[in-house]
Amino acid sequence: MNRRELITLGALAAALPAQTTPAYSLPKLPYAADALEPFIDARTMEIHHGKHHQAYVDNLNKALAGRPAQPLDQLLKGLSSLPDSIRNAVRNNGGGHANHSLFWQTLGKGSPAPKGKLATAIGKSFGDQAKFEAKLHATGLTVFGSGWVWVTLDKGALAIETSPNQDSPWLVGKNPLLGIDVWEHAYYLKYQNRRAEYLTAVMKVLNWDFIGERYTELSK
Ligand code: MN3
Repeated sequence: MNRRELITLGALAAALPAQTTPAYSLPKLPYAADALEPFIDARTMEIHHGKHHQAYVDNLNKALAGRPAQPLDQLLKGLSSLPDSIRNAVRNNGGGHANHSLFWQTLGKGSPAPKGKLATAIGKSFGDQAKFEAKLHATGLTVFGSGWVWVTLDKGALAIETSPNQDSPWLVGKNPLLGIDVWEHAYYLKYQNRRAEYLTAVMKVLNWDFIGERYTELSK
């Protein structure tokens, strides 16, 4: 993957020849499992990445066995063209693979706040960074059961929205700029039922350098 493909993630698996099995693989974490301590604990990272994300990859490959590999965004945008027998498995596991691949990249300890074009866009859509963060946090709390809270990009406009289960914004043709996993497996070991505390913590380790670069690439 080149730098642009890494940032947009749209090209995951694109470089692989057709009919390769398995087509999709678990991306390495871009940092050590304990890099986000004390906000996200190492044990949660190890299980979340090594077990949960790995299972989505394995089940996606199983569902797609023998079919040509294609970029994840195309796979999810084209879900309706898949046979009934595998559509739900691809929706759930392809979504799980896409969502987590993006999630790991958007975390890290870098700039504490967005800069440049992204900062301007956040100001335009939400007022200011504090209002944006308050809305992201509050919206994350509204997800009932397992799901994600997203910042999406649709024709240049930023929006905060949620999805159930592993549904990706790509299913409805929108680009995810960032997503926060609010499944209990993302926080239960350290925060138990306290999702609000987890959301506050995870928002302190958003990698605004990566997210800013992604915004620039996606808004081209
Ligand atoms: Mn998860």
